[in-house]
Amino acid sequence: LAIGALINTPSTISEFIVYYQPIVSLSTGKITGFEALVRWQHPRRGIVYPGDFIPVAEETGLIAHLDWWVMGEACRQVRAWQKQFSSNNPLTIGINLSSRQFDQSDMVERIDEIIRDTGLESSSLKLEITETCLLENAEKAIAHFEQLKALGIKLAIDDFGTGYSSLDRLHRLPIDILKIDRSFVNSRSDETDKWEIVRTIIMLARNLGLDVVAEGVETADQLFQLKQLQCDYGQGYFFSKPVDAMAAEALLVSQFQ
Ligand code: G
Ligand code: G
Ligand code: MN
Ligand code: NA
Repeated sequence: LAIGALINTPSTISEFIVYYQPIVSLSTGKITGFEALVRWQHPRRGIVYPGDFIPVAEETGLIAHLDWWVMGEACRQVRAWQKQFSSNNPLTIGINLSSRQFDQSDMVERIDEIIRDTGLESSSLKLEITETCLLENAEKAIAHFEQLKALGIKLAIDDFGTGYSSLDRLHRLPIDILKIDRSFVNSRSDETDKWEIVRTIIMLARNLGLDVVAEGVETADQLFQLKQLQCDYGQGYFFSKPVDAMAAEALLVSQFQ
């Protein structure tokens, strides 16, 4: 299958779509924002997930284009929703940052440009980065993050708990949010070791003044445990799978009506 050939033509960017997964406040039960997750709507194969096309997109070089397209598209969409569903707490959008983007010396300028072009408030943008990506880009990350922070953009550590975050680095980086990896959150109530890790991360976040999001919430029982631990936000199939813009908008309509 000539995926490479298909993916390498500029016209195929139109085959990509952004899916949105709600992030819910555990105290109010309301959607406070979304995480953007890219999909490839293949003409014959249907929806293809990032794990299956990102390696190909990397080989063809389309990936650089794709990363920025996702950010622009998601920021534009969320700005439109902010206007449509006005609220005291504007909806936020979480975007996954790749190592590739860190390699670009004009990364911060490009993000700033997207914010200005879409009219999104910088504080509505939450950039998600994994611990591994941070480690691989330690020097660049510190420099870039200081500039992003100065723009008012929020920074989240994704999949927290699975990589290597020294507490020293956490302290030195201008991080705003910890996203607890779903391997800890998606546990049975008798898996006490995993819940102990969740509890510890929530306490760490609180002591450092960071917001905390539990990823991969799949059951009412997990939600109950997280509320007991006073976790701020949740994300996962229990609330909603990642869905296309039309379905995400329907969720907002029912929430705001
Ligand atoms: O639903 P899920 O299969 O979307 O996503 C799998 C992985 O792909 C996630 O870990 C996520 O970080 C990554 N991913 C999804 N969308 C994007 C994107 O737009 N940009 C980058 N860099 N990674 C993404
Ligand atoms: O960027 P990140 O690795 O956080 O991407 C989130 C990934 O987790 C995506 O692949 C998304 O589809 C997936 N995901 C989101 N919610 C759930 C969930 O409740 N359970 C599971 N198993 N996966 C989830
Ligand atoms: Mn993420
Ligand atoms: Na994650």
